[in-house]
Amino acid sequence: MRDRPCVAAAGSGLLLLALSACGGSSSAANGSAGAGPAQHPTSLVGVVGHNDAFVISLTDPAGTPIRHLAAGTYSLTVKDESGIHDFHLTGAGVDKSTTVGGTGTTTFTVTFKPGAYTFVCDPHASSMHGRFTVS
Ligand SMILES: [Cu+2]
Repeated sequence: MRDRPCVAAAGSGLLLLALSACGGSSSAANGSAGAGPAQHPTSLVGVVGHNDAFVISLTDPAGTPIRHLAAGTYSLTVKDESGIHDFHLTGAGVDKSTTVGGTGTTTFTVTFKPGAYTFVCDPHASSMHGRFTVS
């Protein structure tokens, strides 16, 4: 929720409450749902396990992370670069995955409906995950 405007109430004890409510986000909040205008890229790119790193991402072709996507049908190219990770995208009407042991590039056609979607590496979902909203 890093993008949420942080409005501190002037005066009295409310200020302290407002500050504590606004200070908690860390930049490690990978994939926090954004509130800005919906992104509508020409296609989507998922990458997992580059150089066997424990990193997963979903971006537009220019590398901008997907936070808030316009509903519709997209081509999703997943580059699974590691034999210890997979790329698994789920949400309303969508369940697309590469395999943990396999590597290579796979292209999926995915139709997104309004709602929340998540992508994870299944064996390491607690640390390798992201989410975005669709509207
Ligand atoms: Cu993994």
